[in-house]
Amino acid sequence: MLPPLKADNDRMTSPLALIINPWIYDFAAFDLWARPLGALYLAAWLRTAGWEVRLVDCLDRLHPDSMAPAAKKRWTPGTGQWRREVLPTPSPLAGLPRRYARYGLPIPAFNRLVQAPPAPDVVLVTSSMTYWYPGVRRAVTQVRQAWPEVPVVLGGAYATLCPDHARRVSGADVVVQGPGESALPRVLAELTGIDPGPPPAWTSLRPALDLYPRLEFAPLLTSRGCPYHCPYCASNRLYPGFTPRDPDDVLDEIEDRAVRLGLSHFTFFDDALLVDAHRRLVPILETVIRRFPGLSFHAPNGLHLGLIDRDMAELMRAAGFKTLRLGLETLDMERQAAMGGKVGPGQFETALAHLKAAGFDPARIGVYILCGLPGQDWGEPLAAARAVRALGARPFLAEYAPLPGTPLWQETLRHSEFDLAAEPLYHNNSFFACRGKNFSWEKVREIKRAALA
Ligand code: B12
Repeated sequence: MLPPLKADNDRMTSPLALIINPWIYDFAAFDLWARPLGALYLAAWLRTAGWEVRLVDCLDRLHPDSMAPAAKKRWTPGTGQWRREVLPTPSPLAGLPRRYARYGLPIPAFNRLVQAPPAPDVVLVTSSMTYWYPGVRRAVTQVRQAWPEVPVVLGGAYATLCPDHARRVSGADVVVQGPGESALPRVLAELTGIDPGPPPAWTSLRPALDLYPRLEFAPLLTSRGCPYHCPYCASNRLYPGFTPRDPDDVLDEIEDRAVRLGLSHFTFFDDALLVDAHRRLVPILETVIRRFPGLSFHAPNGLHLGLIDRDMAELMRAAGFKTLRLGLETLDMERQAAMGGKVGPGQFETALAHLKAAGFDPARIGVYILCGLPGQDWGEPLAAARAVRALGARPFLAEYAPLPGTPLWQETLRHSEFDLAAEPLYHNNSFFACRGKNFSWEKVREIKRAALA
């Protein structure tokens, strides 16, 4: 298909989309392979439709203006500290004994990048955590100053999960819910008069990583969505269903990233990487071992540990998995059942034993423990953290971040004394909106100490 051209001062040019990944506004943030993967897929699609795309990623830690002051520690490639600017804590979150900050690119550097000519035809702003919306709002404000006439479209997790709030507060002209591929053809045609046409299947696209001047790793999706329905998770609302990719397609992408871009670190963003492994991950890893030795793989999202048997542990080890995070959630069997019952009695110990036997250092295996759920006693995550520690693995607290529309949402509203429906800042995982009677910040510190002990 011929690219759509527009007349611009008598010159025929491709339409231009400026894509923006806003800052994080939070009490803490550490870059764990952060990439606006959804936006990079949309960029790849628009390019196939003849659009030009520019990216301003406030969280590109490797951008020269974004570098944090030299850190002493050497982090794993793709991870590290962002530059931060401490800000007043927003009043709903007042009293939390931590500093609130904006993480990422300094504002003047952002403005320079956004203002660079030529004028875009549309600005596409992505969003992730609902409670980072102050970053979205600030980005839209800055864009408006630079390009007052250019329409701004907002999508991503915040836009999908809190659409009314986003329409009221973000300043964007249009707020799109769900996968951008569905609504964008119509929205772009209406706003710019240029219709990109129907998108190709996302499974065949490569996220537009070349929009970054420097790269340390490649994010990778072998599937989208999740077949589980864990009550605290919004995956089913963000992407209904479960769509696996053809393993050969994933392998082509790995080859492209390794050979053409020279990358050796790969990070899985899947919700359910190990599901249906015999048809998906197993053939991928078997081929990686044969054809691409020496690569490193990271799995920072909680893996379903009930799906790690001896063969899987050995395969992951041989293929080069370096970062492993397991989703334990809780050792309390009643709550385990309420959270979807993914981990049966003894399964955690068995999975850990398989991983140790395969040669993984248990101290480098992270184990997520849910903390701050409605009605949860604080002794429960504390006990789990101690048990994980006793087995030599490393507990990580997954502080509950309440999400509108999830099965746990109504119960959360009943338990919380804060107006979570009106104010997404209360979704912040450091805030513990369902604190309950015996909550104290000291309790949180005690659990964290137990996790680190
Ligand atoms: C990968 C991932 C991570 C990774 C890295 C994420 C990153 N990008 O940096 C890691 C493991 C670090 C992580 C950590 C956490 N995460 Co997380 N994570 C995810 C996950 C599984 C996938 C995100 C993703 O890349 N999806 C794939 C892409 C293709 O989809 P997408 O980005 O949504 O894009 C599509 C649409 O949204 C839309 N779109 C996107 N942008 C735009 C723009 C426009 C203009 C338009 C029109 C459309 C559009 O179109 C895209 C293509 O279809 C999501 C769950 C999910 N399934 O989305 C949770 C999720 C985002 N995480 C969540 C949480 C809670 C966390 C933690 C707080 C967990 C904890 N308690 O510690 C931490 C905090 C991280 C931090 N402080 O940095 C929550 C969100 C919470 C919230 N209140 O918003 C989610 C939704 C999971 C859940 N519990 O339901 N996470």
